[in-house]
Amino acid sequence: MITKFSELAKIFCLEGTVENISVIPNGHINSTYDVTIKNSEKTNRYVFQKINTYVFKNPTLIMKNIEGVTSHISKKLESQGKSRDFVMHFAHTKDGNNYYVDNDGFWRISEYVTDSVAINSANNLSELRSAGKAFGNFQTMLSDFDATKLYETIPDFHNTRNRINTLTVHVKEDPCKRVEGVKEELKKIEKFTPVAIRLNELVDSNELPLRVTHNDTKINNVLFDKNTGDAKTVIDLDTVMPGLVAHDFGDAIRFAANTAVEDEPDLSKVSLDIERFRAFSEGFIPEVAKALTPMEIKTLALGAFVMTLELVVRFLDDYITGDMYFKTHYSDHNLVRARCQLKLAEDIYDKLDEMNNIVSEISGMKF
Ligand code: GN1
Ligand code: MG
Repeated sequence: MITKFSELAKIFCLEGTVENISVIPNGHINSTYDVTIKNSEKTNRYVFQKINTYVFKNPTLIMKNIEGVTSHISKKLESQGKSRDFVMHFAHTKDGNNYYVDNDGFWRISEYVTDSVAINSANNLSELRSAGKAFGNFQTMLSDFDATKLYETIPDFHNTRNRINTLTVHVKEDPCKRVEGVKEELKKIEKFTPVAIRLNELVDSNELPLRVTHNDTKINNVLFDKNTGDAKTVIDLDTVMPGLVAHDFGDAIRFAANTAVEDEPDLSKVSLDIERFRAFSEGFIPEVAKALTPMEIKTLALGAFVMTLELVVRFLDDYITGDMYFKTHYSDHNLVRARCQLKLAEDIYDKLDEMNNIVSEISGMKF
């Protein structure tokens, strides 16, 4: 691996010797490495990433999106006199590309954000507030970015209705003969479908606007300052595309306000922690509220339910079709994930009134 990574370092014009490589295990899609390169002046750390081209069919266009989005944010940070660490920086080849393709795959390298740490679960409520603020701020920074300049990296990514329709087709085909074992789950998905497609309907009737959103707001996609514990940089920009504010808010809640991990097999441990919900909301909502329509605010909590159910559908679909999309670590991993997310979706559904009251309180909007 040292030889391979030394070659890549050279191609990306990084001077020095590759000293250390370790795998960063976060993320279900791409392969990520923490790499140290030493030259006569100093030691630098980088993140080397191999893009999953089964999931991302046109990675060159993803890198074009990323170039546009990061330079838009960089300019803003510069004019506001803020640290360049608040946005990701990618290395370029001598031809000026922020990627390189070889027989092995599609590669990119970003600078390792100094003194940063990624967390899979918040250690306290203040980290959640801070993550909420960071994702909210990310959206605000991009509010004047021309969405027509963005390539749709995965078409219909958060089109929940489409996801359910695809699952229905695959259930009929049952290519791996796994449907018999998931009848209960399918029944529940069917029962929840009218609520799960509510955001689709509001988009169709032009009651919800599309904005430039992150679309993958897991708390491990924010880097925190190791020393202060404040959120620093939003990472994983592969799915920055037009989307709904409720998607970003909802997906963050799904992951960070769960009392258990995303793939917890013991369902008695899985629920929505209302205090964590409140803390994330306190960070996110004030950051974005001014720009939002009343309907966008009204549908934030619903977004948490929709995003959780959508992921049930996605994990179950991958299970039924033979685990091609998400990396799995054991044979029925996707099924365990789907069941965990389904338990969480049921709990969120039961708590929607309480969640809406909190959103109303924080936003100052009555509904
Ligand atoms: C994937 O790449 P990662 O692990 O941050 C997925 C998200 C899911 C998430 C579930 C491109 O995100 O949509 O919500 O797993 N990303 C893609 O953990 O499909
Ligand atoms: Mg991702």
